Amino acid sequence: MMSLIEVNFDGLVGPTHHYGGLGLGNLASREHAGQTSHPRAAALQGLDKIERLAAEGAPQAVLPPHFRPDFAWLRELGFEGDDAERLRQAADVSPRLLSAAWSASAMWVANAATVSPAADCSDGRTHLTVANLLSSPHRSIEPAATEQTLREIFRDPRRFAIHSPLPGGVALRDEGAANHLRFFAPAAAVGGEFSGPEGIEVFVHGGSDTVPTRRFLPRQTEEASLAVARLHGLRPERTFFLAQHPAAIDAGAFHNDVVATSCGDVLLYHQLAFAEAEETLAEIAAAYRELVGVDLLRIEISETALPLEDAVASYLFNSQLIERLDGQMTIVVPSQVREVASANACLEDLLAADNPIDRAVVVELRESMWNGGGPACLRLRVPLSQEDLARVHPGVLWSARLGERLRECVTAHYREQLTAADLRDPAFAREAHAATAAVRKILGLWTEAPP
Ligand code: SUG
Repeated sequence: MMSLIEVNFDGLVGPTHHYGGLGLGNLASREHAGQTSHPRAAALQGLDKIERLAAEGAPQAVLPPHFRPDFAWLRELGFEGDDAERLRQAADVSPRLLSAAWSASAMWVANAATVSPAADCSDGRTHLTVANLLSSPHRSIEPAATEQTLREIFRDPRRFAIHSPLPGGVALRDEGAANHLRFFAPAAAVGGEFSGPEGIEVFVHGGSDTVPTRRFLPRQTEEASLAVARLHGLRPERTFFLAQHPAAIDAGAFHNDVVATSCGDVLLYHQLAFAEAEETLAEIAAAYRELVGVDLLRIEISETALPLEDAVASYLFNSQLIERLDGQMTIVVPSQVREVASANACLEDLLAADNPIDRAVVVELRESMWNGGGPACLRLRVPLSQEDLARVHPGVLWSARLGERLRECVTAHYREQLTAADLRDPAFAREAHAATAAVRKILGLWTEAPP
């Protein structure tokens, strides 16, 4: 039996990347509010990351930035007149809404959708549910364009099912794959007695009212996770639900991917990632053993070894684990891991211990990290069969040539620096729209901003 090809779709940073201080429960975003940003460097850092992963053998693809500022959204909020007038009014009345309209937050595509591969879904199609991102105004603008883009990329309805963002308002707030884990047979085990391309899916939500957070509103609800699992037609015996630990959310882990990650048979997580989880984790391990025929490798990092505060400061768990052709794994970590002593020690221990993770690649993503977006936030994993990969819109699939063209485009069209004052400038708005259109053209995607 064939294993699936896990394609990393990376969000390309948009030309309006700035520090608005808008991220709910996101300490880095709050800390860097109002600082000068560097959109060109930010996008190039993202492209460097893609290149490093591609060099490790990870199949890559690119998701485009959205058109910003979103003038239609400003109009819906009562800011009228021509573009310049709308920017001026919003700047005078609510700099936060103005910043939201300009936000490049669509780069963090781990929040674009939740993905279940065809092998897990009852109708044999790959299912993607667009996240509604209802927790914050700047992110709630994203779903419409995300849905349109995903429909362009995964066009064949016989192979791909794209679900619109969940209805239901705040009670069904959903932030996509950042709160979703999947365990599957490592490539070396595929073809063995048990294992095929099926996996175990785990949805992580913001908990129930019995263990409330004190500081920050959880961004993912249990009702939303249940709805996504239902829509995807997942098998109940291979689908599990865990609650985030309220202490983790309050410490700044606004998504589960700030305190846990997974790949194949490995679950790497912080001791305080999940609440009251022991029983469910044991059930997950048993289901995995039954499906794959080998044991799930649970690697728990204790609060003593890595206090939550350091996990959030370093983003160690926001790493990307990738399986190499030799069956071992590479962990792709942000450079901040090297700067936080406890996190660096944990990484060294992890590499030395008896597990498949034996190589670390350090990436520099400072611009995105200052807004709370690490390596894993910038990518959406889409496991595909070879056949289905051949049906994906080819314009977004990574190649050295595509990398070169995107680099040239970013260097030509993106500004080096941006401050809050630039968000009042209608000429910059036109420039940013043109830059986004240029990127989308290279990817062979729709190039018109919605009216
Ligand atoms: O939603 N930051 C994003 C970061 C998302 C990270 N994604 C994952 N963990 N998967 C957020 O908080 C900050 C924007 C600003 O402040 O300008 C922001 O939206």
